Amino acid sequence: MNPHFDYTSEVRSALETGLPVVALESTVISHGLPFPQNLETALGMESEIRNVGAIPATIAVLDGRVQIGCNQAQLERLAHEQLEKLSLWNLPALIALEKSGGTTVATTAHLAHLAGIEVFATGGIGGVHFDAFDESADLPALARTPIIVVCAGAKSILNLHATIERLETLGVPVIGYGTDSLPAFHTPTSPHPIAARLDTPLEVAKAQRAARTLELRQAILVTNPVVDGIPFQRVQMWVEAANHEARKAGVSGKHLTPFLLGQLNSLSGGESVRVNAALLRGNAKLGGAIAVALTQLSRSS
Ligand code: PSU
Ligand code: MN
Repeated sequence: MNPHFDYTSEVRSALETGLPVVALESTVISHGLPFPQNLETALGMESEIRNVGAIPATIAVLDGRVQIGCNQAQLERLAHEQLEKLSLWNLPALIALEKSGGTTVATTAHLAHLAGIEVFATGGIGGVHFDAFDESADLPALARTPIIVVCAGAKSILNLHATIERLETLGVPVIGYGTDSLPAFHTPTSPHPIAARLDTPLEVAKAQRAARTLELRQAILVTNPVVDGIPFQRVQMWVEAANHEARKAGVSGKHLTPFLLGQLNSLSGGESVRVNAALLRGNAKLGGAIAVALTQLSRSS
C-alpha cells in the first residue's frame, strides 16, 4: 500500500477482489469544464462506468493525499474550489505542501498504474501545442506507463499532425476505436490516418494482454470518436481565434489549455462544452466495457 494513497473502501475492495476498475482524471473537473457542468459530468462519467458493471475511481490530490477514488463531497470540492493543476513537474512539491488539485492525464495515468488499475478514461490527451516548445507531459507519460487510456483523440487546440508524429516516435500504440482516422476531440474524424483499428472491447483487452506479454512499457491509446460532434472546419475556426486571443493575452504554460478551452466555450456559445461532456461520458462507458472484458479474459485463461 503506497503511503501517499487514500482509497475509498469501494475501490480498495474492488482492486483486492479483481473487479473491473476504471480510473478518471480530475483536471477536467478542476480546470477543463465550467461549474456546474464539471460536477454533472464527473458524476455522469461515474454512472456510465457503473452501468456497464465496473467501478469508477476518480483520482485527485486533496490536502496532500492522493485519492484513489473520490466520494461525492470530494468531487464537489474539485468542482467548486480554485485548486492546482497537478502535472508531474509540480506533484511532489504540492504534496509536500499538502495542497489540493486536479491530476492531468500524465499524473493520473502514473498514479492509476501505481494503484494497480488497468484502464483510464479521459476526454482528450495533451499533446504538441502550436506555441514552440510547449509539449504536454502526457506524451512521455504515455510512453512509459503500461495502462489503457481511452480518449477522444487529441484536443483540437493542439497541433494534431505533430502530436500524432510524436506518439509514433514514442512507440505508443494508437488504436482507432471503430475508426480509421484520428478523432479530433470535438470532431469524430480528422485528416490524420491512424495506425490500427479495433472494433470491440474484447479486441482492445486482447491488445492490452499482447502488449504486456511482449513487455511493451507504453500505454495503449484507444481513441474513441465522439458520437454527436462538431464539423472539423468549424472547430478549427474557433481554435485559430482562441490561439490568437491567447497570444494577445500572453497566456502560456500550464494556463494555456484551460484558457483555450474557456475561449472555445464562449466562441461556440456553449456548444464545445456540451460536446466535451458528451465525449467524456462516452469514453467512460467504453472504458468500463474494456475493464469488464479484461476481467473476463483473465478469468477464462
Ligand atoms: N481535456 C479536456 N480538458 C482538460 C484536459 C484535457 O477536455 O482540462 C487536461 C488534461 O488533464 C490533460 C491536460 O492532461 O489538460 C493537458 O495539459 P498540458 O497541456 O498543460 O499538459
Ligand atoms: Mn504545456
